[in-house]
Amino acid sequence: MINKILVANRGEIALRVMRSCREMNIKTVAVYSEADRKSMHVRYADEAYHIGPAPSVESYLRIDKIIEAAKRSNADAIHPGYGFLSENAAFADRCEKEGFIFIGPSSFTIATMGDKLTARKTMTGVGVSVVPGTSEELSDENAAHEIAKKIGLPIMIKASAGGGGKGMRLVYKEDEIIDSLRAAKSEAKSAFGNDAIYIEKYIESPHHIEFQILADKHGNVIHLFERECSVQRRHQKVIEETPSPLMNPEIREEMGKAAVAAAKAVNYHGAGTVEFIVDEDLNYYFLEMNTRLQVEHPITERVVGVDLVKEQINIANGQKLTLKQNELRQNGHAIECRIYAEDTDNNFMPSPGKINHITEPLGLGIRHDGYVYEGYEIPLFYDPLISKLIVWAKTRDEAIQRMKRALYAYKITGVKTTIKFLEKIMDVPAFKEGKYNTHFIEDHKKLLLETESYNKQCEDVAIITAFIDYLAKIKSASSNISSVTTSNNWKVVGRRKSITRL
Ligand code: MV4
Repeated sequence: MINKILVANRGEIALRVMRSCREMNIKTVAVYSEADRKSMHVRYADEAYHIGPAPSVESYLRIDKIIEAAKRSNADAIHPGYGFLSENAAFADRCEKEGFIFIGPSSFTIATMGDKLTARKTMTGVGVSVVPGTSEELSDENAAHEIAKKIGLPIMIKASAGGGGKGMRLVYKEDEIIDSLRAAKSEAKSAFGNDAIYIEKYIESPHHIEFQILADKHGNVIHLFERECSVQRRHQKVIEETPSPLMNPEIREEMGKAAVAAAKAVNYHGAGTVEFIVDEDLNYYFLEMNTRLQVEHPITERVVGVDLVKEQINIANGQKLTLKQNELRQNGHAIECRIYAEDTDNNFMPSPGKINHITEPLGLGIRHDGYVYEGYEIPLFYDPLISKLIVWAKTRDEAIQRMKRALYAYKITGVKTTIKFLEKIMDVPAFKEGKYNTHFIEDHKKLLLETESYNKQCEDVAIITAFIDYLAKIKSASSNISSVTTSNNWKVVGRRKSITRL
């Protein structure tokens, strides 16, 4: 029985996991680096252990330190969250060897899916379609030419140890194959210590659609439908939604079955995600499997009505799934916006610093998964994600309106954030119509990144007007006190469109 869980993570996901633990009467243990002494996950947990200096290689990535904290706290299980050690097969192995339940799949499963070539071969073996390309590690440069001839250009050269866009190369011309191959190989060697390479046909304007799965330790596997994750920037997801505007019931059922088959092929247990790329004609191909809880899991939780962390814990405990595939439904529509401490006017550079003020959106249909508070300083050592804003509504249109309302109400000062950028996306016709693919942000970057001329002007005019009004009040105050208290017309004046024509 799991009575105490150590959460080997920080930030919003550490809190997210601990919230479910509290609902299950499970004690929580936090670990923290020097930079996280004042972090919310440390305050929320029942106990907390310092595990090293700020850099993650000296703290959150130190297997020995985390195991030591688990021993000292007498934890029964370890939840890795996402990122850090969550997809590290050696960590999963070590946890189990030291007698702690790893809340995630086996190290074998993690290793199989972590090696993209092995994953590809395994999927082909169980009839899940992969992108046309090589089935084995690329043996030599001639083989590359042969495969390119067979599947046609453009091609993608990928590192077997890569994933998530790391170590990928797009090749359009035949005379670029050799150079790209050599570059990809040496890059893979230095980045992952493994230079195994494979080739896939390049899918030109794909959607990124992933399926959430749950599998228990008794061989039962279900899927919880899809998430559309095509709104991304440099392989960093920005907005996710479910259901996907691209899908229809037939393709959903087919891909759901493929996702379940993928999980069964690697003896999966726990929560996982099967990633597909889908082309304009709804051809879908397995891309990779993420063997962890994902950042965007809340949209699935909201639409399907399942607490994925609770399910993870119950599965780790050896319980059978009580959810039945034919009883699961997608109810309404959910959208998630990721709020980052980044400067959108400066190439999305991280903008760490102190939160001076935060007003979080509230009200019907809103979930806010964050961890910062007023006075908290966002460290520069980790991912600059501040929070995730999740909205739910009966329809997609209503969900978009609700997201706009929530983003409008969301105020953060002290650090630069992506809130305004997300607000603009909500107004892009292609987004509103649900007609977008992975090129969406690139295709609309002029519109999305233009300096806020109109809004800025309005704001400036409002400030100037307020000041003039204030001066006028002071002047008249000596002769007529009542005008001081009644006149605050600047707010209205400053917001009138006509004022910008002055
Ligand atoms: C591709 C592809 C097109 N064709 N593979 C990017 C992340 C990694 N998971 C694989 N990725 C891609 N693989 C083939 N054969 C296009 C991408 C891709 C992409 C995929 C999902 C979400 C966003 C993306 C952005 C650019 C490229």
